Amino acid sequence: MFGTRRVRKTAATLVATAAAAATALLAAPTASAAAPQPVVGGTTTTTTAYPFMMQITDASQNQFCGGTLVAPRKVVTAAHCMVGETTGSVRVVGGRTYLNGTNGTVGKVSKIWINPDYSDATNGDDVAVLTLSTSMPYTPASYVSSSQTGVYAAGTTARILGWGTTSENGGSSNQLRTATVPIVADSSCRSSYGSDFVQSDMVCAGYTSGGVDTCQGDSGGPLLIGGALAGITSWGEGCAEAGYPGVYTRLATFSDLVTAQVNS
Ligand code: 4AZ
Repeated sequence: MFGTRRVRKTAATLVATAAAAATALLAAPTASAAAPQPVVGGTTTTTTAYPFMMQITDASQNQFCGGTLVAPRKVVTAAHCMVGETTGSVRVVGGRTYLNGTNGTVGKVSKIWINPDYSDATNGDDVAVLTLSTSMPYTPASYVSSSQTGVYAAGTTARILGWGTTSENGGSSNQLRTATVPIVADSSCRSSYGSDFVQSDMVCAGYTSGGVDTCQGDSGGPLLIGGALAGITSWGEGCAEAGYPGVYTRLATFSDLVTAQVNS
């Protein structure tokens, strides 16, 4: 265990933790060295390129999380994004590349399903499915099935997307951003995060040297592998820090639960 080290880092917490004692444990290798891109270190993109990429907003259309359209009226996001929310307090906005845009489609939410096992992002189970009152006119993403566990092989290239902050403690991006990051071996992620890494429910992605990562405001958004939704941005120690990859919900574990909601 890592004693007092607190690694939780979600949309609700932007806390720099004292990790001095842990820095000695960072040797676990992941993939090759970072070539910083933007999210943190990436490039701008559009919802035309990623039509399933949804903004989760409050009733005033202020974005606070990401989501992925997986059926015309179904959006996958993180459970931690939905804690304290009601169907009336949130909207799903599709087709809007810019946070300050007014275009696209604003969807009302008729049902919020939060994984009933969810308690805290660092305990796993960080998945929610929103049902929209009306269909989104955008092409949904496919998502991994429960048997597709092989997609999480260490070193596999994954794509992350979001409007989150472009540096730890920085500002959000007005334009949607994307980056690619390698999947990190479970053993390496365990070395970083100890028992907060729940292997069955989480997968880590990032470079050993940091530099490219999701950050605050990206939560709930997609981690894509081979173009399919394979993870949900969940938590991490800070953003883009060397030795602390981003942690994503391991969607294959929850695929059948998601399908039950998609078909409900
Ligand atoms: C957040 O607060 C958040 N570096 C998302 C992802 C990560 C950290 C924080 C991973 O939404």
